[in-house]
Amino acid sequence: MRLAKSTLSGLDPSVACFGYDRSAQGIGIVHFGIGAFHRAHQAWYTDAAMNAGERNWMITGVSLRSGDVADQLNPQDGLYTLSECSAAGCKSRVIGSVANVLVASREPDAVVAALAAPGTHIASFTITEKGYCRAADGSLDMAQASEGSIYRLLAQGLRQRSDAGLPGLTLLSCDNLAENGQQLDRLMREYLAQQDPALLDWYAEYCACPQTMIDRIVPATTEQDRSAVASANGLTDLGAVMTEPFSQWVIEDRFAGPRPHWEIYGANLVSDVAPFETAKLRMLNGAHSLLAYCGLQHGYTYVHEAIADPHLRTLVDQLMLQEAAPTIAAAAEQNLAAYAASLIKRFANPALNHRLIQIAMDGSQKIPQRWLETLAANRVLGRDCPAILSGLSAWLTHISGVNGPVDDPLADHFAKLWEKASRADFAEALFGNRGLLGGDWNLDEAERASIAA
Ligand code: CS2
Repeated sequence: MRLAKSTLSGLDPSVACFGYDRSAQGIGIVHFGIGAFHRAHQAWYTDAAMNAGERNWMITGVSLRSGDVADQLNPQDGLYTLSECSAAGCKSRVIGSVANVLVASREPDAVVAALAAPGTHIASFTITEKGYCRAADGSLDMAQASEGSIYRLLAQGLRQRSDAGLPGLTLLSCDNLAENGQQLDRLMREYLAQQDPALLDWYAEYCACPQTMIDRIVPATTEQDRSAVASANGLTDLGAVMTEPFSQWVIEDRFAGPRPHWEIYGANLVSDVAPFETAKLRMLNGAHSLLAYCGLQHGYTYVHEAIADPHLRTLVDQLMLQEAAPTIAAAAEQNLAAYAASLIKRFANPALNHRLIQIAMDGSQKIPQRWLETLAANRVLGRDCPAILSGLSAWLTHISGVNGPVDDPLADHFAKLWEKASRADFAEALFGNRGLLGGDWNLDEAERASIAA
């Protein structure tokens, strides 16, 4: 039997379950990119809020293109099991905060209607780095943005709200971008300036894009995970999500309207997210990418295997403590050495089976904020970054296709380049002046040579 409203009474009593009346709750949030990460993070905090008595924060999930999550969750009335796993075992809970899932490519009007509904206060996003449709110089790539992106749907939803005299929305980016809120705000303004300039003043006055730092390791769910959840639950769950016990959410307290009191359930509402976000991107995500490319090169499959390799462990320590940490202006409550130690423990979690290949995807979108900003900051201090250069070298190898098909928006570009370029030319094309990754990374000759070696 499949998990759903009507079968919940058959749920094994050892599995925790939301305790609120879902049918009495309105939708308050429209979330774009309802993959495993959102279901393990924001939807979980929001479930806790409604469980404690807050009302009308149900989530309408939106997938931009694929119907997979809609097929998993809609027949289950939006219900799914979240399992927090460690060496000690898994602790599971059925989460009730997702009401339904819309597929924007099939039903754009329903998405716009959800954004324009009076009860909606927040539109949030986990659409990954590439979902923001940025050109290499960081500006909005209008061609990409016009093809089924968030911008068109948001512009239409906001236009309807403004015409109806409704309040604006908080646009909450929960992706691993540096200054995610500011970037979304800037890109949204660029879109409106071209497509609906008359809405810009209203947008500026009534909408807000707070910055966030989001953190929870969420491997893609496997068939094996689904079978384990089915035998623990006594019900099949095609939407099951596995994660670690740890979770962190730092949010800039600057909302356009009401929000759940996520801070009561563990989120941290602050005035300045930057030090937390920079530490997370440069240390956690930086180390993750290093483990991914160097770990694959060493023949490993999972993060916990790679971090157990003494050579890779040394590289990760070097990246986090000697290269990234000195570039971060830590907040008073941050201890970067303790943070690095806690990250090592999380990477070593043997129950997660977090695949290196999952982290290796979309390197062109991730590497600037994870590694190149650290490199640039160290250059100002006159310091080298040997661990990052090793990572870049392993990435260059990865995008030659040795680990299987390259999953990256620039994959076609890379394939064409490899046809005529040596590693040295490739390093030049990527990291020379105004190279493929954009920005002014401009690595020097010795650095490029070390990457190409
Ligand atoms: C990972 C992240 O896949 C990746 O690139 O580095 O998804 C990472 O697991 C999360 O940011 C952890 O919060």
